Amino acid sequence: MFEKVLIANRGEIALRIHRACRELGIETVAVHSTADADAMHVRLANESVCIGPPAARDSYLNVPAILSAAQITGADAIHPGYGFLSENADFAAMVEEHGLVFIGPSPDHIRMMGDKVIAKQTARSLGIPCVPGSDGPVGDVESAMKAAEAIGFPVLIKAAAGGGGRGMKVAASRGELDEAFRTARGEAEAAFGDGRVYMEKYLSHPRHIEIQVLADSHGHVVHLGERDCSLQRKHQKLVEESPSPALNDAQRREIGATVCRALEKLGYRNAGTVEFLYEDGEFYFIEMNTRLQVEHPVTEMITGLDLVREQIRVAAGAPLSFTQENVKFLGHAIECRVTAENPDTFRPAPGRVTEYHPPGGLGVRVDSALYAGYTVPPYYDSMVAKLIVHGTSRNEALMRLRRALDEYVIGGIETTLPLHRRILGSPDFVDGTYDIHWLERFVGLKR
Ligand code: MV4
Repeated sequence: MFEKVLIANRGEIALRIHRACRELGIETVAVHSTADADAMHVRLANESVCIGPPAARDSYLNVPAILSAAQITGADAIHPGYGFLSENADFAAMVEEHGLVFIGPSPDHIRMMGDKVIAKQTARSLGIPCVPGSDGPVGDVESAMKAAEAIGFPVLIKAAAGGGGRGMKVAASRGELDEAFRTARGEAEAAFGDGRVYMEKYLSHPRHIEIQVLADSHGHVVHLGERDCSLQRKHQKLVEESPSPALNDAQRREIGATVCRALEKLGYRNAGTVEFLYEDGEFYFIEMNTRLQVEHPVTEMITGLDLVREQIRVAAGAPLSFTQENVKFLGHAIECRVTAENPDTFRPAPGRVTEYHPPGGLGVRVDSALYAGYTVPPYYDSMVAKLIVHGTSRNEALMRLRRALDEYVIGGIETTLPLHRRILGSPDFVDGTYDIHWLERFVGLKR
């Protein structure tokens, strides 16, 4: 087992990784920018290294600084968290070249799934159901038109190097295809330096359902159920829950088994999330994330398993602590992502937290690095806390979440707590009948 792990991240996920390390008796090294010198993860870590000025490109994305920090502190492994370098295959490879363990999948699998065309071709070849579309990139308008005729309008044009909603264009008819194709290709080239685009049948009212997987280096692949992540605004998730209100146990078992068979054939290792669109009873693969996700606590609350601990153990060569038969899904969990933003305009609202009182009680978890007196910096993602609740049923989880949201005090800065309180009061959310477009209608995309 590792003696010392460097946490190449900040905020709540750095704290989360620190906690898993400490419970395994592993020492932790925090890295921080000059803007995060007073951050909680720095205070709690056994050691800390300042890796640069506030801008992410000069600090949390500064590979030489992070690798140097690992070398001078004698760390055995690096956990990247999510965001920043967590899905950077070159970084993962360099970590390994420097004799350290990257706590995550292999660089090859990170690279494979980072190319959405290769990811989809791989998923299809492994027997995972995919959205009907072009088999590979579409190179010019003529072949785009042929592909669209075969698929049927409306179609969606996506960037191979995109993901997370970046570089997507809808073409509702032949007349819109030429411009949609050229725009998508131009934007992909500008944003990613890779103009390759592919095409899919556009699904108009899907849910976003993802399957959590853990795999060790001994051939064991286990799924930990699904998370329904349909409540998003501009591709930013706000609320996630498990189990999905739309699925039954038979569907859960079937899609879970399909994903496990596929990743076993692939020889996948560590944590991974396979993303689907779910519409009219059918699953359609869209992407795979080769990182721990923000919303992993939802799965932890349902299964009682510590996903970060399993990531660390698996990276150190140990077998998974459990088999598929051991995994039990109990109750219902819902997560609210709290951001330092205006709850109406979503304008970022960094600043000093003058008062901080997190909720507590049975089935209530708060993952946050906030404290009274802390100043939320303007340089990074605006998420400042995750409130996750668990109940024996969805109704109990809803009631508990409303109570916890009413208890939660974050003074001195604007946050999205009031918006979450409104969402929790809406009949559509309570009924669980929402799709991926519901939240943007609820908040009004115009803002
Ligand atoms: C789609 C789609 C409809 N049809 N693909 C958005 C981000 C990336 N995960 C893929 N996304 C979508 N792909 C087809 N064929 C709709 C979306 C989409 C979306 C997906 C999940 C959650 C929120 C979303 C918001 C807008 C669009």
